[in-house]
Amino acid sequence: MAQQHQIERELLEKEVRSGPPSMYTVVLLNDDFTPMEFVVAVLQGFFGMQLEQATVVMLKVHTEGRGICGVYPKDIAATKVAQVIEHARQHQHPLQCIMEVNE
Ligand code: NFA
Repeated sequence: MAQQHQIERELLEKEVRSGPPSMYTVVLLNDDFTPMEFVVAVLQGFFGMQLEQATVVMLKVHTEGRGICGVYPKDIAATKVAQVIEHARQHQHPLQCIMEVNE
């Protein structure tokens, strides 16, 4: 029991020392409705990809269910997620985008 408390103290101290997580991965999710060309345009327009890279990532999302758009500081990742979801909504596409904390 005392050892368990010691382990918890050490984990908490490590967390405090390292500060809040700094980088987040923005991930695009597959659906059955959003047109492929729309997804490619999103990857070019919001994530700065060239047509060829955007096509590779779009096809990865389409076949594997998800794909990485990029890795950013928390506030930038959150802004990109919101922008992509709003852009898709304005075009009545169900495209979903999420952010995941790195380690
Ligand atoms: N699966 C979609 C289709 O067949 C294309 C798509 C790719 C959607 C990547 C979302 C993300 N039209």
